[in-house]
Amino acid sequence: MALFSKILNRFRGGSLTSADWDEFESNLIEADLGGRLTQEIISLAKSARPDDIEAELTQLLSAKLSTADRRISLTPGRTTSILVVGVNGTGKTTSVAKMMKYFKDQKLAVVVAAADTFRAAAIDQIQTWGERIGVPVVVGKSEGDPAAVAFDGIKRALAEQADIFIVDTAGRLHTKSGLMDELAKIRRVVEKASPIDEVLLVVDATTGQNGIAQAKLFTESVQVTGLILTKMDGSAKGGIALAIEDETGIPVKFIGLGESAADLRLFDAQSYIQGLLL
Ligand SMILES: Nc1nc2c(ncn2[C@@H]2O[C@H](COP(=O)(O)OP(=O)(O)O)[C@@H](O)[C@H]2O)c(=O)[nH]1
Ligand SMILES: [Mg+2]
Repeated sequence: MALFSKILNRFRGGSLTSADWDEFESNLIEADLGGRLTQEIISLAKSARPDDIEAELTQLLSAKLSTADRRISLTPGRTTSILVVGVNGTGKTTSVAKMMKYFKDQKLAVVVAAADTFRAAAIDQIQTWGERIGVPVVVGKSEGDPAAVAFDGIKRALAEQADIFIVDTAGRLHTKSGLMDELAKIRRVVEKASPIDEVLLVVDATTGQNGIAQAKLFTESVQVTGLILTKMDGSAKGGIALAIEDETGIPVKFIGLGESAADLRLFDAQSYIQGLLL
């Protein structure tokens, strides 16, 4: 990433030309920081003294990140339920598979519900992951009621005293209210049995500002508690995490770094900022 290293080096070497400033500005835009944040950074950099610029930038960027807890809130003694939402193709099902492994590696018992019943292939995909990782996946009929599958899932999770229950959902957005109503129904039905602790919104980092628009859309309709930013391996545009937290106030909890189950990391805000400034 090292978004700021060039400008910081030039800055230390003397005054910047207007061409330098233009280049810096387009670098920030290309890195998906968004127009507002880019302007803030530019005006801070223009007014800072060379000795202070790095510290001031660090402070500004850090202040843009969410201060909310990034850990998944586990409640000892009862099943923690996680609803995974987001538009098609962002990486929901893959992220559910990654979380199966992540929690199983911590010796936690996991149950998953395949509440994307829209395509038979989607049910196969999550079932295959479950078999590979060794986590039970509750499925229903293709084109059946997603909320009914989620309800069967939570019943099984409670019966088995699972530590973690994860619901994979569909993401067809052709009618916004249709999808949001479906997600609300899933939540209601699961919560008849046990509280939903986390609603994780999956956003594809390579979709840039469009990802931010998706985040705003979902956060208006469902109570999103955290973000999973996927395809960070395919994105040289490291600014998206900062922009999305600045715009929505919702913390990035996990990042996805590839297509395999092991490619999930907790988001570490401090090393992220350091990576931008290196
Ligand atoms: N490179 C990369 N590909 C990913 C990542 N997460 C998911 N994918 C791929 O993105 C595509 C869509 O993923 P899927 O989980 O089916 O998306 P869904 O429609 O939201 O459930 C698949 O080809 C995944 O392998 C990631 O972190 N990095
Ligand atoms: Mg899916």
